[in-house]
Amino acid sequence: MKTVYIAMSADIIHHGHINIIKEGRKLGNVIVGILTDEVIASYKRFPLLNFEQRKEIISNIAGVSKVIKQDTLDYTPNLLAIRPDYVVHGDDWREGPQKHIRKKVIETLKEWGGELVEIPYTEGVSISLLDEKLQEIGTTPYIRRGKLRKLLSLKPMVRILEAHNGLTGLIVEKTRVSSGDKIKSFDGIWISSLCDSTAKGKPDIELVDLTSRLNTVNEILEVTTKPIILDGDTGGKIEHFIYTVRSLERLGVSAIIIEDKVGLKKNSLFGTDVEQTQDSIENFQAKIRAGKKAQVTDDFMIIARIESLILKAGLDDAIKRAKAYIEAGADGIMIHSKEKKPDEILAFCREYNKFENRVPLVAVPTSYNSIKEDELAAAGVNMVIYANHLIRSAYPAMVKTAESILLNERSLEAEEYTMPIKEILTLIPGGK
Ligand code: SPV
Ligand code: MG
Repeated sequence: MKTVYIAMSADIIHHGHINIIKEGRKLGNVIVGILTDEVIASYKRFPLLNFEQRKEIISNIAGVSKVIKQDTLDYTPNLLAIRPDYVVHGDDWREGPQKHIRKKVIETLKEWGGELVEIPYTEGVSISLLDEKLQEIGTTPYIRRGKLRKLLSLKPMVRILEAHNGLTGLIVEKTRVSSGDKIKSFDGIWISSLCDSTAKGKPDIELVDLTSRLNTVNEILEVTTKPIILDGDTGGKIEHFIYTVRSLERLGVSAIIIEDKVGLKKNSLFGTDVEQTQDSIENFQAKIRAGKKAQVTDDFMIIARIESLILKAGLDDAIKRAKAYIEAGADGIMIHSKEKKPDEILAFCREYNKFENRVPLVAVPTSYNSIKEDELAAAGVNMVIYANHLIRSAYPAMVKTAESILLNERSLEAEEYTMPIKEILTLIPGGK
């Protein structure tokens, strides 16, 4: 009996999958390699069903002899282990991001005279279309809230971008690019105090109150499904912070990041140019403890942000605080820096990685922006936040347009900076 290998994520099963298995069965004993949760999360989103659930489903499909784990996108390790006579796949992977994987499959099979059999793609089903439909239906607070912890457990690096209204929320939700054999997208949304305040024409000094911040959160919740992290500034008074935690949790926000400063908060990127005071370790620990005690689910995360490097208090102080905040129950640590080079962040990482009770580490590489995600991940960073880039890119374009209209006393010249009317009308579906 010949051996047939078929790999799939098997998250959303449809008749196309059944067809592939049926065709495989005609050739021999079918072994299905199911992609692990980590692999699926690395190239699209994390699966709706976990590995064990997906394995259970596929094991019970007629024609499947055996189900194994495939823990890389690349088929090679499993192919070398099984040495199948055939690999069966739909013919839709000849073009697009999977074509490199296909090429490697053909080359590997050659070693023992194995063959790739391609089945005409089943028309009328598209996982990406089904995915989009699922997104349109939206999500529940319960499902969304838990997504961040899941992502952190599955991905070596979680990638977050700021949004400050529904439209920018949609950009974070939907933007995708193909690169090599991967489809890249953002994992979640950062609701920055700087961008939320700036969008309202206000300074970033905790002036925009919680009710207004929650309106922004709601606007973004309405049109997205990805996990949300709120920039909670200092978290305010402990007595107020516990209400903030509960409100966010109820809405389905996944995490709040609070910074260890007191008094009139100014943006960290001013550094020591403005007067800013760091909180005492004891008081900030008390805030973290109160927040953790107030939350009602296990999913919500309180991430403690350390301002020692920003305020030139030194690496030792930053490390001491990281230990103290973890001990108080922080679910993550954010270390911030406004240096042009990542050296002090990397030095912090080296010390931080020695902790036995390490929690996920967050970095915001706004000023030290030459470092790549891979390098941060190798240093031990688990989450990267691009904290202000959508508003910073939109503002100059808007000012240019306004100036052009003033100079020319008409809008014709400004068309160069704008998208066509036809496109804006249909940008958000459902308007026609
Ligand atoms: C924000 O985005 O509001 C932040 C990050 O707090 S930073 O502006 O770098 O302080
Ligand atoms: Mg902020």
